[in-house]
Amino acid sequence: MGVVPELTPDPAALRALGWNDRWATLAADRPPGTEPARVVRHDSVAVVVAGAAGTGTRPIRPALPPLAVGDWLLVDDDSVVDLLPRTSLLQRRDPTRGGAQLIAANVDRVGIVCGLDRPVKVGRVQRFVVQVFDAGALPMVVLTKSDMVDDRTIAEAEADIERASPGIEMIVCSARTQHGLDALRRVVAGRTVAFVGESGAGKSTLVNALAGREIAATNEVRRGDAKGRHTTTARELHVLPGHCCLVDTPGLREVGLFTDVDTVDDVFEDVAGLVHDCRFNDCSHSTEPGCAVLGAIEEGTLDRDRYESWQDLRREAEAARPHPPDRRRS
Ligand SMILES: Nc1nc2c(ncn2[C@@H]2O[C@H](COP(=O)(O)OP(=O)(O)OP(=O)(O)O)[C@@H](O)[C@H]2O)c(=O)[nH]1
Ligand SMILES: [Zn+2]
Repeated sequence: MGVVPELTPDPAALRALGWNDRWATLAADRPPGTEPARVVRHDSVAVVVAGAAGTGTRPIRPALPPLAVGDWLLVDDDSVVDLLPRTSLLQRRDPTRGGAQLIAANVDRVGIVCGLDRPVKVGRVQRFVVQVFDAGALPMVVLTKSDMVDDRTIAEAEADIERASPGIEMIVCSARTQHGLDALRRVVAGRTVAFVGESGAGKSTLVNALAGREIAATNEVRRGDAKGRHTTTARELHVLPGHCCLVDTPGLREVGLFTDVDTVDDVFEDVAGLVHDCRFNDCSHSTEPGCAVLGAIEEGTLDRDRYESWQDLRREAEAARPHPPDRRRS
C-alpha cells in the first residue's frame, strides 16, 4: 500500500510507530502534499516507510543526508521530501571506508545482546556502551539464552560485565523459556529500542519472543563453534503491541568507534576523573611517583583492565576523527 493522502489517516497507527508531541510540532508546518512517515527498513537504494495511511517504498535521494532506520521523514507520493531532526543517532565507524555508518535513529534505548552460550566479550560491550552514549541513548546489556547455562555461568558473566562497565543495567532472559521476558517488556514498552550484538547472539529470536509471533528471520547457530550465520541482512524496525518499536540489526563483526574522546571520558568518568590528581600534569600513568591512576590500581579501587580499555578506546576515538560534536546529529 502506498502512503496515499486520499485514505483517512489513522492517528493510532502513527502513535504505534512512536509518534508523539515532539514530532507533531516539528511536522506542523510541513509542505502541502507531504505526510510524516517513519523509516522501517533501509536497503542501500530505497527506504520502506510507514505512516498513518500504510507503508510504501521511496527511493533514496542523494540531496538528502544519509537516512537510517527509525528516522522520521516528510514524504509525498513518490519521494522523500525532508528529514525531521533526530533525538538520537546510533552509528559506528564504517569498517571499509572509514567515516560513519548509520545504524539506527531516534532510539531511546539500545540493548547490547549477548548469548550466554558463548563467552561474554566485555570489551565489545564497553565499545557499544561508548557508542550508545555518543548516540544520545541509554545502553543496557541483555544476557539471553539463560536456558542453555547454569546459574554459576550467569553469575560469572554478570560479574565480568559489572567489573568492565560498572552500573550498567543488565537483564537475564531466555527466549525459549520466556524467563526474564516480562522484565524486558517493561523496559521496552512505549520506547524505540535497538538490539545490537554479534551474529547468532539471539537478537531476532528475542524480537519474535517479545512480539509473540515470527516477525524477524532467525537461524540455527553453526554446531561446534556457537557462531551465527548472519541471518538478518537489513536493519528493520518492528512495531510491537504496547507502543514499542524494536530495531533488529544484522550481527556486527566489528564495532569500530565513531565518537570523540570526550564521550569516552564521560563513559569512563571513574578513570578519567582520577588523572587530575596525578602529581605531574603530563603523567603517563606508567611509572611516575604520585600517579593517582597507579595509586588507585594498587589500592584496588580501579580495575587495571578498565583503565587499559579507557586508554585503548581514547586512542581509537582520536584516530576516528569524527565531526565536531555540534555537527554529529543533523
Ligand atoms: N536455547 C536457546 N536458543 C536460542 C535463544 N535465543 C536464540 N536462540 C538460538 O540462537 C540462534 C541464533 O539466534 P538469532 O535470533 O537468529 O540470532 P541473531 O542475533 O538475530 O543473529 P543474526 O541475525 O545473524 O545477527 C538460533 O538457533 C536460535 O534458535 C534462547 O533464548 N534459548
Ligand atoms: Zn598518573
